[in-house]
Amino acid sequence: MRTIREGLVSEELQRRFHEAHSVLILTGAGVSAESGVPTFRGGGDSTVWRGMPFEIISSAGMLQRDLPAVWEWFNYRRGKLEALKPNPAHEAIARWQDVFKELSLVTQNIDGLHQMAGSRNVIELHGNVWRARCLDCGARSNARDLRFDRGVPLCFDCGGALRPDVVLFGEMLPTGAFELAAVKAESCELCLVVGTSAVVYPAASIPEIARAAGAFLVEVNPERTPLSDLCDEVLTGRAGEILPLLCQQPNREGGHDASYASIERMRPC
Ligand code: BV8
Ligand code: ZN
Repeated sequence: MRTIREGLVSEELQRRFHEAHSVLILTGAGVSAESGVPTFRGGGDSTVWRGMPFEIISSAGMLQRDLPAVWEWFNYRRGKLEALKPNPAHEAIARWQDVFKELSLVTQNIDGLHQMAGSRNVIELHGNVWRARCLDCGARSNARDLRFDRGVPLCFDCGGALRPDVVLFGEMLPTGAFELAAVKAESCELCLVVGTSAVVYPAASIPEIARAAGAFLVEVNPERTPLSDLCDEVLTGRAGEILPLLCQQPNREGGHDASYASIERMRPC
């Protein structure tokens, strides 16, 4: 394994980036970190809210036991998100949809920042915090319009209780979302995995599918993950600093302007 410092984006990655027709990007909480969205894991810590690990408060069991508590947790998170804006990583990804013949953007994030940056047809594996869904009739509502009654908002159509339209631990993903992402993974030439700890399944299997089908696999993350060893290249650093470099031509010295980033070449070119 060779580590290239000085923020170089390897020639091979530049070439693959410029020649690729079909690209898949899987994003996680880290892509929104530079917008101010807290990640769930990373730096050895995991999010806790009112003494509860988030895998408990964001779980199917908690929804059944205490729906008002789940709403409090999601109201709190929407409150934090309200003022936040996309960062250069979201913006670079949004620009790329007009660069590649086919760009599939698959996200585990529920914050809607990719769409705010201009990305279209985002495959949301874990739903969206800005939507609510009726437990009785399934109707969806804009979470900005909700009216709460004893801690739970009610459906405008049938009066039933609403829940956040997100996928909690122990719940199935939205029909077709994972299947579509898997089909795109099987046919992409380049797969970028950005800002995810790659521990939540089935989302974490998307890059595995892409790599098994022959895609060039690249991870962008300040930390190593369980996926790192499978990758062709690991770009160690922040998404908002690294992604904008990928579509730049190298400077005269052959490098880019990011001294923080490094690339580990996992597989000989
Ligand atoms: C399911 C929405 C079938 C809600 C989320 C073993 C035991 C028990 C359970 C399981 C098991 N194996 C698999 C499971 C199932 C479980 C699972 O995977 N558990 C894991 C944790 C063990 N999965 C499920 O339950 C899924 N459903 O399997 O259905 C089923 C159903 C019923 C019965 C049988 C089968 C549903 C999972 C969906 C969970 N929902 N979100 C909410 O937000 O409240 S999960 C949550 O994790 C996040 O929302 C996100 O979507 C997901 C992944 O997190 P990441 O995005 O990766 O973020 P993380 O904080 O972890 O990492 C951030 C990374 O960014 C770090 O690596 C950091 O270094 C990096 N970073 C930081 N700054 C930057 C950066 N990178 C770049 N730039 C920066 N600046
Ligand atoms: Zn309803």
